[in-house]
Amino acid sequence: MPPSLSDFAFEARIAAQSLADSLGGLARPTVRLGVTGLSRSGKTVFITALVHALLRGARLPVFRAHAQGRIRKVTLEHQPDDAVPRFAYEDHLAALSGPDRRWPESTSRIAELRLVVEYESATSWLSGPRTLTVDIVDYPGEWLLDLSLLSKSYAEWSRETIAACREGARAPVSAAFLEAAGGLDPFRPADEGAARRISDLFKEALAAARVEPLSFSALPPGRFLMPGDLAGSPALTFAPLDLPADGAPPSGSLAATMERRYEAYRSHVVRPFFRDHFARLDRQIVLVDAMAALNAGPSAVSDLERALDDVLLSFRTGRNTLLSALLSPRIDRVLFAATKADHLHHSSHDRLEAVLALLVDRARRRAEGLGARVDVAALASIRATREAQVRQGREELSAIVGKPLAGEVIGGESFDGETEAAVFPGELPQDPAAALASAGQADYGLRFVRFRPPAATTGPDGRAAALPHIRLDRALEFLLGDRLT
Ligand SMILES: Nc1nc2c(ncn2[C@@H]2O[C@H](COP(=O)(O)OP(=O)(O)O)[C@@H](O)[C@H]2O)c(=O)[nH]1
Ligand SMILES: [Mg+2]
Repeated sequence: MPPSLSDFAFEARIAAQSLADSLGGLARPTVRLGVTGLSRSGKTVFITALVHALLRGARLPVFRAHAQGRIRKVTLEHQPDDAVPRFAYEDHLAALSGPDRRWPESTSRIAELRLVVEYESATSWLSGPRTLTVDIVDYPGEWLLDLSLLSKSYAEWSRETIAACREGARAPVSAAFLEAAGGLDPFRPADEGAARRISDLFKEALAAARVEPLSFSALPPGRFLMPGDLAGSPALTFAPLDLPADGAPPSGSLAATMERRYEAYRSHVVRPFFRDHFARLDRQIVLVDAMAALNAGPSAVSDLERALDDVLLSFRTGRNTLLSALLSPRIDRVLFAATKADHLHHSSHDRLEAVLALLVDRARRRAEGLGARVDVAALASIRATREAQVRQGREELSAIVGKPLAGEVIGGESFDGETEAAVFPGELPQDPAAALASAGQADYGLRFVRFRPPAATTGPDGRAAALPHIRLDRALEFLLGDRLT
C-alpha cells in the first residue's frame, strides 16, 4: 500500500516525540526498556525480580557495573507518563515474598516503572557519580504482533486469517467460527447482533488456539486476546470474512461495517500504541515460553518462529519509517529470552538457548543488518527449584526439586502445595534442530510442573532478601551494561 497523508502525519508525530525524548535524554541520560512477551511468558515476574535484584544488591556476577561495586544506589522514582498505570512492584513482591509465596496476579495492560541508578564511571573516576534513569515499560506481546496489521488492508487480513483458521491444528478449534462465517453473505446488510456473534466466535477460536494443547503465538488482533481497557468497544467487534475475490463491499453491508471497524482498530488502537509507547523504546527484551511451544508440537513451534519474526519486523518498522530515519535509530538492542529455565536441569540451559537462537536466526540476521544487536538467553527470573541426583535402580538421574503448586499432578499423584517433589524434566537434545524436529512427540519426554516460588528469606534488616535466579545478570549486562560504563 502506498503511504497516505495520514501515514506521514503519523510519522511526523513519532519524529516529534522522538526528538522531545532525546532532548530530555540530553539533560538526563535515560534508557526506555521495553519488556514484552505473550501472556504468561513471565513479564511481571521478570520485572519484579530485576528491580528487586537491583534494589537489594543480589548476586549478579555477570552484570559488571554491579560486580565491580560501581553501583552506588538504586531508587524508584515517579514515572514520566501520568496516563500509564504504574507497575505494581510492591504488590508483586509482597505476593512473592509473603508467607504464602504466590506468583503475582496476572495483568493484561501496559505498565511503567522508573528506576534511577547512581553509579561510578568505570573510566573516569574524577567526574564523580553519574545517574542513569531506566524507564521499564511492560506491555503485552500480543499488542506488538498487531503492528503487522498496519501494512494490511481488511481484505488482505481477512484472506490470510481465514486461510490460517482452516489450516492444520487450528481447523478444529476454528470450526464453529468458520461455519458461521460460511453462512453469512458479506455483501448483504447485517445487524449488530450478527456482527457481535461472528466476532465472538472468532475471538473464541483465537483464544482456543492460544492455550494448551495448541499453544499458538501469532494470533492478531492482539486486543482480542488482551483487550486492556477496550473490551466490548466497536473497534474490538469485528472478524475476518470469507470475501468474494473481487468487488468492493457495498455500503451498509456486513463487510463494509467490518472493514470500518478494522480501520478503527488500526487507527485508534494500533497506531497510538505504536506512537506513544513502542516507538519510544531504546532497548527491548522479548520473553518467550519456548518450552510451552516445544511441548505443544511442530505447528506451535513454527507459529512461534513466525511470531518472533513478526516481532523483529516491527522493530524495523519502528526504525526505518521515513521521518524517524532522519533521527537516530531507537531500538539498538533486542534480547530474546527463554524464561522459566529453572524447569530444566542446568545441563539443558545452553541447549534451550541454542533452540531459541535457531528460532530467531532468520529474523536476527535481518535485524543485525539494520544495526541492532540481537542476543538470546535462557533464564529464570526467579528460580523455584534446586537440583539433585536421584538414584533409580542402577541409574543416576538428574532431577529438579521444588514444591509443585497445589493441584499439580505428577504421575497420578496430586500435590497440595506443601510437599516437595523431585521431577525428571527430561533433556533437550544436544542438536537444537533435532529439538525442534522432535517437538511435541510423546517419547520426547519434557515434562513440566508449575512450582511455588522459592521460600522467602529475610535479610538482617527484616526485608525480603535477594531472590535466587538463573542468568538474570546476563540479561542485565546485555540490556544496560554499556550504559553504565
Ligand atoms: N519457575 C518459574 N516460573 C515462572 C518464572 N517466571 C514466570 N513463571 C511462571 O509463569 C507465570 C506467569 O508469569 P507472569 O510474570 O505473570 O507472566 P506475564 O503474563 O508475562 O506477566 C507465573 O505465574 C509463574 O507460574 C520463573 O522465573 N520461574
Ligand atoms: Mg504481567
